[in-house]
Amino acid sequence: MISPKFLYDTLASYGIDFYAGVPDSLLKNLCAYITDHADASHNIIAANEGGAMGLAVGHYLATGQIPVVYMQNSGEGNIINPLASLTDKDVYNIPVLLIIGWRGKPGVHDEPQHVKQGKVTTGLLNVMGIDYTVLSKEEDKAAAQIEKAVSYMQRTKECYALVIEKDTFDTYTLQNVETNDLTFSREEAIQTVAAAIGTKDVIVSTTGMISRELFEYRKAMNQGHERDFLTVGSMGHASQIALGIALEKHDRKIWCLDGDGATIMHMGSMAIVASKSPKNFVHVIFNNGAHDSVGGQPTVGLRIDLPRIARGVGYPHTYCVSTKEDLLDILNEIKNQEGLSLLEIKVKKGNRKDLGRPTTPPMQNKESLMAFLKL
Ligand SMILES: Cc1ncc(C[n+]2csc(CCOP(=O)(O)OP(=O)(O)O)c2C)c(N)n1
Repeated sequence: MISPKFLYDTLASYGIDFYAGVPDSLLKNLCAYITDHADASHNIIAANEGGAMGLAVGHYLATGQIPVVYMQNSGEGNIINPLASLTDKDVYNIPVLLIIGWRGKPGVHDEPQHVKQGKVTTGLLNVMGIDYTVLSKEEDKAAAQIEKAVSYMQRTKECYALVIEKDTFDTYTLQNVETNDLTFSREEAIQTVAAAIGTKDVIVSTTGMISRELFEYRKAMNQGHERDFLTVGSMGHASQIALGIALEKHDRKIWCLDGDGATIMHMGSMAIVASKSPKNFVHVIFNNGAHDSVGGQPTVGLRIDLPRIARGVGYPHTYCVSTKEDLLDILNEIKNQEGLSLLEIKVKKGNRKDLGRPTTPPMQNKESLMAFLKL
């Protein structure tokens, strides 16, 4: 394995010291090291990976220094447009070093949402004309790869990718953990919401632990999973899936269980939800101010006023709670009222260590939900 410090210092020796990205579990130790060592204007956790490309390009324009964009391979889709229309040699020809966590690498077991992306990770780079290497787990070999990557970018001004396999980096534990006095756990908040909804209601839950905790709740209660659509991939799009259902199924409430990171990733979707004014839509955001599912790296979630943003784009009812008692009160109100609502639940970071993963395949989840929606 290589140490995060080694990669960070090696890049610094070439004057590469600007990072933007969206964190990834395979890059958890590297992201933590960057968070602790780069100053706030040299490590920007972006809303989404495409935004990170924009930040990187801005840095290059201002300094002429090669920037880094880090991401999980799920984020490759979000950078295709900037790669094709911004950094490409046929457009502005700007070098960005991409560091891509390779979930779902063929031959390595991973969750269903990572399988396809894992198969096409390097193929997408090929088709976009991005040269890449799979970073070695030995520091001397990795140093040679980085030297080659930097000289390629300096010579051609094109992007280059370091593809990162599982277990490439040594452990590094984030030191600069932001503290707050939130005490309500996300899992208990999810259980409280799931227990309160009507029997015909549907839940669309977001990527990461929110869907895992909902799945575990149904299992523990001996309930089926037919009322829930688990958005296991496609981070940031749960609210639009929920809206698509809500617009057709007026006699049911549709509850979108979102995360702050996912909401922020495609925040414009909130304006689209509000523009359609679905009377049967409840948008619940579990805000822990972090990308908890991939290592707890900070988001701007707890520094922004989500209910105010929702009001600004047209949600008629907005609420914010941080205790179970207040949540139960508000759920009672929302259940008996018509009209689009946004409910922000401020929760603490962290999860149960023995949290499981969905055991039924996505296809089965889809079929049982569609059958339920026909009832
Ligand atoms: C496009 C994309 N980028 C990154 C990821 C990796 N990823 C999975 S869950 C997650 C964090 C989600 O954070 P949030 O929505 O705040 O929920 P929390 O984990 O804090 O409950 C990330 C970054 C992904 N799945 N898709």
